[in-house]
Amino acid sequence: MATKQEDVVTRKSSRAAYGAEEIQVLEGLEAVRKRPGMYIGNTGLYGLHHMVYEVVDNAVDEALAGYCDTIRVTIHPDSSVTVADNGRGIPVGIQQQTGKSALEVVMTMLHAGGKFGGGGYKVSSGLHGVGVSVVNALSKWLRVEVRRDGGRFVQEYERGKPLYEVRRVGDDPGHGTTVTFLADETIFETLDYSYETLAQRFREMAYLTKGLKITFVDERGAGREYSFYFEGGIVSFVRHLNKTRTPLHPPIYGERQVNGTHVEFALQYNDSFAESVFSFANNINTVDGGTHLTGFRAALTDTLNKYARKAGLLKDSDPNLSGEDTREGLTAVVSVKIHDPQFESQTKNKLNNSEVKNAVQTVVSEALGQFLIENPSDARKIIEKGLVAARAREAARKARDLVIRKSALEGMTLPGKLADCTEKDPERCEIYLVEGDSAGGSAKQGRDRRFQAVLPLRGKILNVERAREDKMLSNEEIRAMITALGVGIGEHQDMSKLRYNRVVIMTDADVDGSHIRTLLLTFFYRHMQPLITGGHLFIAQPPLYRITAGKETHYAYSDRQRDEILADLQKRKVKGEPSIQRYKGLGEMNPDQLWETTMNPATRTVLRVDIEDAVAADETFEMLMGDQVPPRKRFIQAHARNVRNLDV
Ligand code: 0RA
Repeated sequence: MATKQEDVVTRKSSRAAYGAEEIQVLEGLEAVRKRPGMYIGNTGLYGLHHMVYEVVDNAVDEALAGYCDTIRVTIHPDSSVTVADNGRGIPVGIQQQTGKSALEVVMTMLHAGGKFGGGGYKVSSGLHGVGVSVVNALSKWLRVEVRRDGGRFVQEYERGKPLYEVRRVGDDPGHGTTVTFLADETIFETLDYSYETLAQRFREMAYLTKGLKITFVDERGAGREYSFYFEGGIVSFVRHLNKTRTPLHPPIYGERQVNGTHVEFALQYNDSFAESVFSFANNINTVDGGTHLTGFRAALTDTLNKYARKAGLLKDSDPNLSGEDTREGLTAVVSVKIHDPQFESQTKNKLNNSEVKNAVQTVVSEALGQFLIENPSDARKIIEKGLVAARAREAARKARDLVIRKSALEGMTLPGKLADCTEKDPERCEIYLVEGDSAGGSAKQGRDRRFQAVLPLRGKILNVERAREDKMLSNEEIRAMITALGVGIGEHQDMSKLRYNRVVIMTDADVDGSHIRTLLLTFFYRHMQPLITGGHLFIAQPPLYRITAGKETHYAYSDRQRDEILADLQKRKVKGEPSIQRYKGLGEMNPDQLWETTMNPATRTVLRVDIEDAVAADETFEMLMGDQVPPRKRFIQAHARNVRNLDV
């Protein structure tokens, strides 16, 4: 999960409605420069990284088509980026309709529906060229070199405009494409690529494309180089996801093409309770699943139950294992490659192609069924895990019934310590989840009670990563949150009942505070994910320092800002020695200060939590909250200095 800084007050959806005129084929690239956000999401870090992905995706397409096995990505010291592949090379011959080299057409013409996330938008494999021209349009300069047809061909551009016609610069027996571009600093807010973000993505792509080697070179600063190559493809992926867990058996793998749908899956149970199943369609992580995931789940439940009955592990009188029972402690990757992927929305989070369900179900049933028959002792471990889950779920159901019955009896009473707001329209309401009673007290006094509710959380918040649902539901603080938010939990969760449009986590800016925040994020990630994907979850940013000098008061949210404020006071020769108060906790702020610095929508800053990379988020939570201590220690040590901005 990542957080994006934004000012909630001025926030407007970046995905405005499109008119039909904007979906038509566009000739030039002016449209892209005019509205870059429509093509690459935004002009911040996200969009900047998207530029690299666009070019790399094209190269990966060549790999998927079987023509390329090596991609090399280099960030140069001036922030220009080179992506070199050994694919077929972009065609260079003259195109009939345009009379131009196909290379120039691919690089300078926007193809239909090329807007960000739009229907005709390229996914890995499919409409080539759409992405690269967008990158070209948004680059200060770009140089492309193609090796094919026995020659080497070059063309350069400035802000998408060719500087000369495609040139043949020499003979070359090889094949491939090399693109070097410098993102336009008049369009992007920053050119500061994140090594981690890019490396994570390249690792994922390498996992999903067996045999593809992606080398990543960062020439900035001290420089580093890393190559991703996984002979085992998604089997390696599943091993990697389970590396901090204790697996119950070797990974189970299957692959086959069914009626044009290429299906691949790998799964491995571990001794935890968490479900970590990731689905991909044409290398896109479909975070909301879809037909491939439905097919996978159906096969899993069906195959395990059939086997359990046959093997006598389930008696005639026993009920079947439920879907949920079969997914406890399951780590899996399901990846499909299809020609015409249909997604539910522009964000490509959910796959819709109906034929995919049966294809996946067939492949998984066959491979899993065979594994169970050939490995009876592993099979027994898997079934027994499901049986334990079933028993625990029965206990949880009773606990949940109790919670529901209780709240029904009490007429859905809100938790006693909730200080609710007077406004009833959820759209306008927000709730602050505040650590500790004293901070809760300040928040209650400081808030605008018309639209801000406060729920103080005292005591320990349960680590849901390590607890079963029944235990979770008996936890006072978690129950208070569930009731206050109004959406319920588990199968009957209903986001339309959300009582607050914004849920803001407000904890101290110290290590304890960050721990509590991580516990809360873990709960929301595992049990209320739609709250995050719907953009409702935020993290408050209380100041670290209060600086007073003469009649002036300033707040600093970082050490750097503190220094800047002090330097500014000195420069302006403000009278009197500045006094610096370091806030150790929210409780040290009086209600007015808390309102002004952290709660007033007109002056505060909040971070929106989103699941930019669900795989990374899953790993982070498992690592931070799971059982195995060493990786966690390593992570906390590595991040000890910026634990305040822990990016989970
Ligand atoms: C259009 C058509 C073909 C390949 C490509 C574009 C292509 C684009 C990029 C971008 C980076 N690397 C790339 N490699 C290939 C098909 C070529 C053919 O049919 O020979």
